[in-house]
Amino acid sequence: MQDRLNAIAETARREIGGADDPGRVEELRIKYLGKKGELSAVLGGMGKLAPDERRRVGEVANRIKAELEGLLAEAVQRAEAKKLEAELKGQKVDVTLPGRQIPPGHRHPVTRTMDDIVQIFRRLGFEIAQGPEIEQDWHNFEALNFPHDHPARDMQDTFFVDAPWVRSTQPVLLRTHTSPVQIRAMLQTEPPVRVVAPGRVYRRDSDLTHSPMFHQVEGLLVDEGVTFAELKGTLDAFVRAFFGADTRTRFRPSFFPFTEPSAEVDVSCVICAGKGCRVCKQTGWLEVLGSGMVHPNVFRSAGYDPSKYSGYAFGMGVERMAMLRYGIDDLRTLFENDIRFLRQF
Ligand code: 2NL
Repeated sequence: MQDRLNAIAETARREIGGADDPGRVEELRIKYLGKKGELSAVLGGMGKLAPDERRRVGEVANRIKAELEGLLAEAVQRAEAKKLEAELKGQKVDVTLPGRQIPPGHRHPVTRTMDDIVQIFRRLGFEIAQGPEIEQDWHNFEALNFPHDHPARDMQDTFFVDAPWVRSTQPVLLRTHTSPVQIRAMLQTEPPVRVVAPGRVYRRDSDLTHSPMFHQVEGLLVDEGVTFAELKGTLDAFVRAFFGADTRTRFRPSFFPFTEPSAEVDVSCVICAGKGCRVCKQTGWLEVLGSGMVHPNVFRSAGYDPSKYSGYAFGMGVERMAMLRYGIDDLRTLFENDIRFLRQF
């Protein structure tokens, strides 16, 4: 019986060693190791053997079985390698083919406009200041000389935050402008101060021309002997850098609690060059900035002596600047995040 097993092993080694095709390898596995295979056929007669002999034959059979299993595993690997080789050979790879295009993205037009505005003021010597979007009443209103009954302090206009984890004895709110950033800048340093504060602000307002979240850039300059003439010169330079060198400015008296005197800044219409059109409502002018000389009470809040220092401040809405620059007439398109629209800019 051992001789027959050895003879089977001998043939099996030769056959399996030469096999390199998946179907053929499976055939051989069934032929030698299958339930009705050659090894089983021989071992089926083991019952008749003496116990001693049965044990020896068993050992030989197990050794051969293990050996053939190993050889079959190698044959499977060989077969798979051969198949892959054939597949690769049949495939013509054109290494000169251009790579797949990954379309480059870009900043949102509002982000880009805000970055550009800030860059212009950086060139004029301003530094960037940042602060929290969740603010306290004092930084957002009180320090800015808002009277206690000012409508902006109303729940109708401001998002108040119910956040028990913010330990504050005063109302907590989403900043309604970036002015609190400049208050914080003044609290941190002594004059001269030259900062621009870009960022998100929040107001309870939502219609065709108002979004509850929008962007502002505000600026503040404080030093000894700063005059309104410097405010005019700086904003004029900014407007011409942003809208083009032909753009003219016009300052109209206005009112803000935190500046005195205050002025609205108009620019000659960037659509019709001042001739009068639908965008400027036939006036030739567009209102783009608010500005003024910092109110003495604001200096007192910041710990600055108003008899020693003076300064100017200004603020603008970034969405409006972006719409004028790109000729967008619907504010909502900036917030819908439709990539087919945004990719045009
Ligand atoms: C506008 C008007 C303005 C300011 C913002 C300011 C900040 C401090 C002190 C004084 Cl800390 N003023 N900011 C001043 C005038 C106008 O913004 O129409 N914004 C969209």
